[in-house]
Amino acid sequence: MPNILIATGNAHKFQEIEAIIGKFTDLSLNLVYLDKSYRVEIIEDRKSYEENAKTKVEGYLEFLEKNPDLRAELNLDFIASEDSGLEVECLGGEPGLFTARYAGENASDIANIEKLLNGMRLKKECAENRLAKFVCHACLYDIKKNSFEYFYGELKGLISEEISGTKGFGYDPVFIVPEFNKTAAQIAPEEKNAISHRAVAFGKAADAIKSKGRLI
Ligand code: ITT
Repeated sequence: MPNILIATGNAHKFQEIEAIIGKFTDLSLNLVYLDKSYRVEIIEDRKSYEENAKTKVEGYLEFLEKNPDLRAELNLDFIASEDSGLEVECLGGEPGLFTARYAGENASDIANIEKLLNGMRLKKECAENRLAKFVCHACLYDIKKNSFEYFYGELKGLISEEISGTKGFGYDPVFIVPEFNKTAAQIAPEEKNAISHRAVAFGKAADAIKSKGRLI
């Protein structure tokens, strides 16, 4: 079975990607996650989501080069990563590339949400327009071919005025999914994983892996 490393330090993202790819029942892939204890250093300082996603793959490749025993043990076929963000229309697309660190380096989810809601309270346009979208740029690195491919997904919604729900992660408690009229933190993980920006991007990545014909 082909092995694919999901190059992320975010356990929530990994769980979602695992569930999304798991839905492709004809695609048997072994997903690998290296948790924070591996201390893979990534500097996300690029000017686009795609470049940041590529940087994550390169960071994990560098880490594995320095750890040849682990690299041999994992025997990887692919490395996939993603860079995602929240874009709020009345804030001119902010937080955008800075979504994870909106309230500062290593900011907590709640600190980021508070900065967002406070910023929106102060902006007149945000009283009437609360449109937003989550975007996801997935990067798939094929080790044998030494090639990078990119896949995009988005989920349109609205920013609520208050926090609701305890599921999910990040900005989910303030992101209303119109289809459910609930925040992404109030709906079931299966409901989120059927329509999310990540589901769209990784659905395309899974199709691309399938079309390589090395699996089934
Ligand atoms: P990795 O870089 O290690 O993958 P990260 O959490 O730092 O993990 P990003 O740099 O891509 O990930 O930051 C994206 C941020 O956007 C993330 O930390 C969340 O705050 C937010 N975000 C992305 N997808 C989300 C989702 O499905 N629900 C809620 N918030 C999300």
